[in-house]
Amino acid sequence: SPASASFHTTSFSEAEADLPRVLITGGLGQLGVGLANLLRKRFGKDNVILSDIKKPPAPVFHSGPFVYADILDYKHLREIVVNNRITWLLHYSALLSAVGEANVSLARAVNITGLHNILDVAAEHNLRLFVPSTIGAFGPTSPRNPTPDLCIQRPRTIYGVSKVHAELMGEYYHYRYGLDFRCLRYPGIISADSQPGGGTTDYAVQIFHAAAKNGKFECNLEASSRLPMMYIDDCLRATLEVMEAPAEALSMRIYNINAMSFTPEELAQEVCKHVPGFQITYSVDPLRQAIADSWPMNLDDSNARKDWGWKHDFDLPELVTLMLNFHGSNSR
Ligand code: AKB
Repeated sequence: SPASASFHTTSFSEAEADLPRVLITGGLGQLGVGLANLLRKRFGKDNVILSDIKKPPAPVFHSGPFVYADILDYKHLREIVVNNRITWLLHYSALLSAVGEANVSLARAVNITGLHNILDVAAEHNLRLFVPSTIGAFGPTSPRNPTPDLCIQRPRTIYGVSKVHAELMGEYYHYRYGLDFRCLRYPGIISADSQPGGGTTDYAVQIFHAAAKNGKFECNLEASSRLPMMYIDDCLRATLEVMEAPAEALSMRIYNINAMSFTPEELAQEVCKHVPGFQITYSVDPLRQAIADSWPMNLDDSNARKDWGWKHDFDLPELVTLMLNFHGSNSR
């Protein structure tokens, strides 16, 4: 009624107060810009701040708030959180599996020391914290097909060790300090307009570019290496969904999410349906191959499906069609 409406002159700020104020670290990697776009659609452009230690490309800089944030500088991190009234922190700074093996001390600093700063700033300011984990958090002694949420985790990479550490520390801070920590174990993520930086699953992104450009691809994993993979849109939607899930729905803090699983050979066969004469050859990188051999072939994500309704949209045929359409239309 008009009378009650007049008492509600604060409706704008009430609605504003309900929206999360989001900070994304490591925002210029494979996933940050897409994640910011998705969250900005949902919460408004100015409520989502992208950050990194690199200079953003112009389109990223002009698409919404961007700040410099070095996760190894605790005071500066705290300043950003305080000055921007941050309530959600999504932490994407990390060195990936292959590049981490090439620089273990940097990977240890960023992936472990950096994470400690993130946990502390989140606990101190009562933030909801998301940290992505990965299939890389499993190792050769984990069951590989399928890999359940709870099983032995003895990874053999610094990346994997740092991710198990992040899982355990986040869970510990949850039980010890009530931190609202949420975590998903991502498969290899396949994206069209952003590049992965130094992982083991990178071939599954590069193959599309090469197929569209040259009709052939040299793969650095063996033809039969089966790994779990996911299209980026599914990955980002899963992240938003688990962040929005009511606390009561979450029976645990760390969930596997799964979509598809394929080998380079199977992926190449699917690509062939669109690019006649496409050829794949193999020049195996022993480091990446050893890592792939120790990782899951398939994740068991039944807990995510049961607890908060996770469901993937994209399987191999749709993925290949989308990726080749993107590269085809971009190279024309
Ligand atoms: C990597 O290959 O290192 C990443 C991952 C699966 O975590 N893409």
